[in-house]
Amino acid sequence: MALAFVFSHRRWLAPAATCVTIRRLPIQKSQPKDQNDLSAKGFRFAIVASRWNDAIVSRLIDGALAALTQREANEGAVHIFRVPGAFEIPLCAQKAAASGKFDAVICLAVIIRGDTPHFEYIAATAARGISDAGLRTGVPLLFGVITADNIQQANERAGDDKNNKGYEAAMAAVEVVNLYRERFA
Ligand code: DLZ
Repeated sequence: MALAFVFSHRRWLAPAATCVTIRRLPIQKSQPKDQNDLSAKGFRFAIVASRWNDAIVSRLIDGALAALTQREANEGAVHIFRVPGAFEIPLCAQKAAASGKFDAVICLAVIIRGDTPHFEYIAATAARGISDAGLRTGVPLLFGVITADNIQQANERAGDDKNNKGYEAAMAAVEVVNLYRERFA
């Protein structure tokens, strides 16, 4: 009986409790609908790339340059810094970001589990270091680091355009620099 009362009591209250006025909030669109509208013109980019697994990393660099060229980055707007391995990327990326000379830093490396006994340490240090450097400097740092089980897997992620982590990271760089200039500058 008591339960029935509570149930019906709540039902009775329900319409009043849910009677709220829903107003349309002004929503500012932060992105153009078509990502192809985004341009790299007027922005400066650093690419920090490791020499370890150079044959594959070179294809990531090519992919990143292809993306920035497609997005019409200005001539001389892209600087490439090479470091020995993925472990050295965070500090170099942080220095590039802190220099004030770049709107984004694209980090590229290949870490292969089979060839790297301390794979986890290098991969985790690179990921955490790159993320921390971005948060410390306020400059977007893009993670174009392949962590693969073997060379074949790494090669598959360094293919043409959309199958290339360097291309992907550079496109993400173009997206975020536009977002930050449009919304936070
Ligand atoms: C030492 C090492 C190994 C074993 N494997 C890789 C790798 O797969 N990818 C990579 O980018 N770097 C590797 N390195 C090098 C380290 O990142 C670092 O350059 C050295 O330990 C010197 O600090």
